Amino acid sequence: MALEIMHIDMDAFFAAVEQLDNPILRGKPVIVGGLGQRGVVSTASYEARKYGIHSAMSMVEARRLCPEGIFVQGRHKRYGEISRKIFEIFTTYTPIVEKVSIDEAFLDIRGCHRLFGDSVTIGKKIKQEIKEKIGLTASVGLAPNKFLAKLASDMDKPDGFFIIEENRINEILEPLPVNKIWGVGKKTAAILKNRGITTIGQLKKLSSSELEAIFGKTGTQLYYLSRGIDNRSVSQDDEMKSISHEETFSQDLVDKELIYNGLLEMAERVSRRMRKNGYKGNTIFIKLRYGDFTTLTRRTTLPGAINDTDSIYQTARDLLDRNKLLRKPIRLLGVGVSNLKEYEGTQLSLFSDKITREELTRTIDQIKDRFGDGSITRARNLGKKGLE
Ligand code: TTP
Ligand code: MG
Repeated sequence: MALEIMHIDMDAFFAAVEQLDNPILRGKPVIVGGLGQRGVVSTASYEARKYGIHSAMSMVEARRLCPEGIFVQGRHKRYGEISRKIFEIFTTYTPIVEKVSIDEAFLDIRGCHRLFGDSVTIGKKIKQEIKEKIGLTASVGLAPNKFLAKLASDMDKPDGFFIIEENRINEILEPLPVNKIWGVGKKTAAILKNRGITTIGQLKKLSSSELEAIFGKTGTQLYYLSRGIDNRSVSQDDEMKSISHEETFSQDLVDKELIYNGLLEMAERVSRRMRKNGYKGNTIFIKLRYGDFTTLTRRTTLPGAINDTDSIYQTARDLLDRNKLLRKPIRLLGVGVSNLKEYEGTQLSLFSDKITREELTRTIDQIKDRFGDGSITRARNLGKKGLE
C-alpha cells in the first residue's frame, strides 16, 4: 500500500480568513463566532488557543480567558468563497475529492503521479499553491488510507505536513489516546477506560471477538483501525463531480482567435485528465470573467458522454458563440465537464489498420506523458500564443 490518500485541513480556518482580510489581526489572538449574549466560539487563531480558547466554547468564557483578545463576528459567505477556491485547487490535482467540511477534504491521488510527481511532491505543491494563490496555510496528512491520513494532518498543525508510512504505523499509533480513533467518542473511551485501556497500544491487546462482545460491529472497526487498517475509499461529492480548467490571461483578450486557441488548450487539458482518470461526461460548461470582473457560466448537456478534446472544444466554443459572449475583453476563461461516469478505456491497438480518434488522443497523451506538454501540439496552436 503506497501513500495515495491525502487529507487536507485548513489551519484555524475562519480566524485565518479574518487575519488574511485584515492585516491588523495578524499575529494576534483572534476569536471568531457569534458576538451576541449567547454567542459561541466558531474558532480561535493559534495565538488565542494559548489561552485555552477552543471551538464551541461560550463567548463569555472566551472573553474571561482572554480579555485582550480580538473578537470578530463570523462572515460565513466569505468563508464559503475562500473554501470554493481551495476546492478548485484540489480538483486541479485529482477529480477524486471528498469534501468533509468547509475546510477539509480527502484526496485520492493514485491517478495523478504522471502529471504532478510523487505523493510528497503533490502534497507540497498543493500546500504551496494554497499559500500563494489564497494566502492561507493548510495542514496535509499523507498515508495509505483515510483514517491514517486524517490522523496525519492533525499531527503537525499548523502549516503541517505529516506522512505516515506503512512501516511506521504501529510506532505512531500505539502511544496515541484511543479517542484519536475515528468513531471513538466519550462513551466508548469511558468504557475502555473502565477496563484500564487509554492508548491505542493497549486497545490492541483485546482480540476482535472480545471487542465485538463489548461493542458489537463497532468493535470490529476498532480492531482494524487500531492496527491502521481502513478500506474505505475516497468518495467524491456530487458537487465535485466535474473536471475543469481555467486560466486568467496575462492581459484581457478581445481577439477571438486567441481566445479559441486558449480554449482549445484548456479543452485538451480537461480531456487528458478525464482520460487519465477513466471518466466521460455529458455536461460541458464554460466560465467567463470579463475585464470588469463580471463573471458568468453557461452549460449544455449532450445526449452521449464524451471525453475527447474536440468534442469538449467544439461544444464549449459553440456555447461562447451561441450566447454571443465574446463582445467584451475577457480576463478569465474556463471550461469543464460534469455529469461524469467511469468507463473502461479502450486499449490502444498499434496494429489495427484504422486508427480511431480515441486511439489518436491516447497516443498523444502517452507522448506528452513521456516527453512533456510542448512535445506535440495541434496545428491550430502552432506558433500562436493564446496563453501565457
Ligand atoms: P476545524 O478544521 O475543526 O478547525 P479550524 O480550521 O478552525 O482549526 P484547525 O483545523 O487548525 O484545528 O473547523 C473548520 C472551521 O469550521 C473553523 O474555522 C470554524 C468552523 N467550526 C465551527 O464553527 N464550530 C465548531 O465547533 C468547529 C469545530 C468548527
Ligand atoms: Mg481546520
